[in-house]
Amino acid sequence: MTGNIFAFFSASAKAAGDKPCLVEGNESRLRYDELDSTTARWASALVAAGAAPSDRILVQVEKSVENVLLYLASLRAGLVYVPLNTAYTAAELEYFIGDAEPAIIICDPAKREAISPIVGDAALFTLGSDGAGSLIDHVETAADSSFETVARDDDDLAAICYTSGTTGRSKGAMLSHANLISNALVLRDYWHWQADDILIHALPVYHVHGLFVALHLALLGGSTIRFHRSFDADAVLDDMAQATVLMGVPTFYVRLAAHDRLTRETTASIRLFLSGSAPLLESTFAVFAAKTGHQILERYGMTEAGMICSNPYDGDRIPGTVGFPLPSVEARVADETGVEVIRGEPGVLEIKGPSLFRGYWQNPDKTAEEMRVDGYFVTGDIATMDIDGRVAIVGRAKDLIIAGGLNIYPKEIELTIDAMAGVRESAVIGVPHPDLGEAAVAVVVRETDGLDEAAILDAIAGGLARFKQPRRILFADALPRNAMGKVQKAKLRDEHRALFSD
Ligand code: MLC
Ligand code: AMP
Repeated sequence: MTGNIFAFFSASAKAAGDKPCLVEGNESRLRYDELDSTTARWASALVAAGAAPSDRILVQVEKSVENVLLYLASLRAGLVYVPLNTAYTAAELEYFIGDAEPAIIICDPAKREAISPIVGDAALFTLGSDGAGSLIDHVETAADSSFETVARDDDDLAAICYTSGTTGRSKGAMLSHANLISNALVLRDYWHWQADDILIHALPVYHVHGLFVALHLALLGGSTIRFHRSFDADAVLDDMAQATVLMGVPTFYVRLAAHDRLTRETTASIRLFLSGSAPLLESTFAVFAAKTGHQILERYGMTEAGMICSNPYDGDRIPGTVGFPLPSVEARVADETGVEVIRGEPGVLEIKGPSLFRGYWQNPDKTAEEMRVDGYFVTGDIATMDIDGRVAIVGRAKDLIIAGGLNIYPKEIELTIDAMAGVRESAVIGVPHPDLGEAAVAVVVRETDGLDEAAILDAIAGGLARFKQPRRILFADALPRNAMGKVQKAKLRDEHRALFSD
């Protein structure tokens, strides 16, 4: 039994003493010697609110220090944390609530009215200043400053993270405490995490990059976290002189590389720039290196498996590659039957290891579809592995768009557009975008000429999160199809490749 991941953070906090843990602006919001008592009060408040170990707690709130405390308290109380992107609409939320069946839901005060009718049996709280409706009120009044961290077995879940699928329906990836502990320990060693590291945290805390990779490494290391509620290149540059590590999606680096304040001097105290969640362009790597002297370290991962591959800390960081499988990961590049291809040939990356998830929540069929009989998980990413084991992600077997590090599943958008009167069919594709890496574009075949771009965008605006909404709607007389009748998205992507180029 490896236990509750919070126990690891607690041990590091003891060693860190009165060092600042969370710093926002120039204000220390939490010291390491306060971590135990503060999260104890939050965990007690959750228990007082009716939560019991293994209950799901569904959380859709703007990033804040309180949000981080809530997450840590949830781990400590043995709850299963279900984070959701704040961009999801009430219609999208209803699906997650029905699927996760949470005991507790936490939302922002502004969303309480819209969410109240759809919470079912769950208790609804906010993290705002709305009195009895706020969990903070319970933290301040009812709660105890000591709390026995709930013991967890290897299979006990710490979180369910939703990731969409090719059918258009999101699936909840079940992650155990043991999954999260193993990944954090491996990364700590691989990236040479140091006791005096100071992390700039500007990622959202509703996805695995900001929630697990960034927070866990910092907490495990007893490192100070310079907390940003969102990414702003100026604010991050202002902070660099006081930090040693930055983690980001490629869009962070695109925006920093274009900034005139990015220089050798402004980045002098940083020892490690990490990038992941989407491909880092070789041109971004090169411009960043030329302006700063730093080689961005690119790694590759996914919700179901945590971090999988990483460029080396000491060896060559080669742009266009994601480095080597992490020491705990077994990886192979395979054909469609799961047989390893010749080194250097492209195939689908399959992996196995202690950070691999426990399956999709209440969806054993979907889990089985993506697992080989010998325990390998099929990532859906097309990769090559060279003779030394270095991996490059060269494409995707799954129909997925990644914009600014956020996943967009075309099927979900196509279903929405196809349901509109006047639409015969649609295909949603990802095309290169200078800021986001890729942007979603819909190619629509109309029944009648009346429908225009604005009308379609308006119609989907209320139901789909903003980041999923296509940046452009284009019209065609027909969609290109192959002999089997399958839409040839590659052809459409080629045709519209230059849509957003400068
Ligand atoms: C914001 N918008 C986006 C978007 N982010 N649209 C598409 N894709 C995105 N990623 C919308 C906004 O709603 C807004 O709409 C408009 O685009 C302009 O927003 P912005 O102000 O320019 O965006 P910003 O707030 O600066 O956000 C961009 C960003 C952010 C890249 C900083 O999206 C971000 O932090 N992304 C990180 C996502 C992440 O953590 N991914 C990790 C997943 S885990 P309007 O209405 O103004 O037009 C994973 C596994 C792994 O993948 O390996 O790590
Ligand atoms: P998610 O489901 O949100 O966890 O996204 C995981 C997906 O992001 C992976 O399957 C990859 O397609 C993609 N991804 C993550 N890191 C990288 C990277 N460094 N290069 C290319 N793709 C990446």
